[in-house]
Amino acid sequence: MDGKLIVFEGVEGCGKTTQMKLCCQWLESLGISVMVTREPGGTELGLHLRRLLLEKAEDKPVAQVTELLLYAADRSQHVEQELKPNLAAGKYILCDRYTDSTIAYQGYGRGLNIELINQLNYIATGDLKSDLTIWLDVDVEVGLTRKLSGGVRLDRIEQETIAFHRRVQQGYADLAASYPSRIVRVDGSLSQEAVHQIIQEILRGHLKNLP
Ligand code: Z5A
Repeated sequence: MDGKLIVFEGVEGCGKTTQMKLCCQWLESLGISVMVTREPGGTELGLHLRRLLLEKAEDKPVAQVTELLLYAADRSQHVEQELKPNLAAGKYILCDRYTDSTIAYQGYGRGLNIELINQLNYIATGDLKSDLTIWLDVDVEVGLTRKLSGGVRLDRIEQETIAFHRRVQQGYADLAASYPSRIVRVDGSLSQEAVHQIIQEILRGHLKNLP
């Protein structure tokens, strides 16, 4: 495949959306064809799954394994319908969350079996891995405060306990330690512009063919 899959990961409010937008503008200014997408919800089917996954149903909670399988279904459709064809067409894909989110949230956060999640990720992606994953590392409370001060309503997963989000954060730290060539930690507590400059340097280092 000729394109590149660049994934942005991190806890809530870490700045993924902000940084993907800046990164997209920068890459396009270099004449690179960029596609921006996300999980869950990167396809029409995925948008339905996203609603099911993130809306809070007080009386009928989503079972943990059901949640895991819905994320896998969303990913499988996304990989087949969007990621593989666009990579083959040479696009640089900026993707908000991918396989590491499932390990961090369902594995570390919910406590589901990591080996099972690895198998599901393999099935859902056909072993398509990111070329580079940017982990925006911010303290959990900072991220949640950012979201709340933005006036948004917290979704089902955001309403989990601080302890849950801390386990998710630990998941990202362990993943970054295990896959240092694929996952790069960036201090997400810096200013938006400082974070963007660091991401530019990382991309220039990893993607040698940038103009
Ligand atoms: N999930 C899962 O459990 N398992 C899976 O396999 C997958 C997902 C794929 C949806 O994610 C949920 O799905 C997510 C995990 C779960 N859990 N939750 N909730 P999402 O990506 O759609 O939603 P999110 O994680 O909550 O991200 P977000 O709301 O889009 O936040 P963000 O993109 O990281 O941040 P932002 O929108 O760029 O910034 C948030 C605010 O902070 C905003 O007001 C910015 O202006 C501000 N901001 C951004 N950067 C800075 C800096 N550097 N300084 C100060 N303020 C800043």
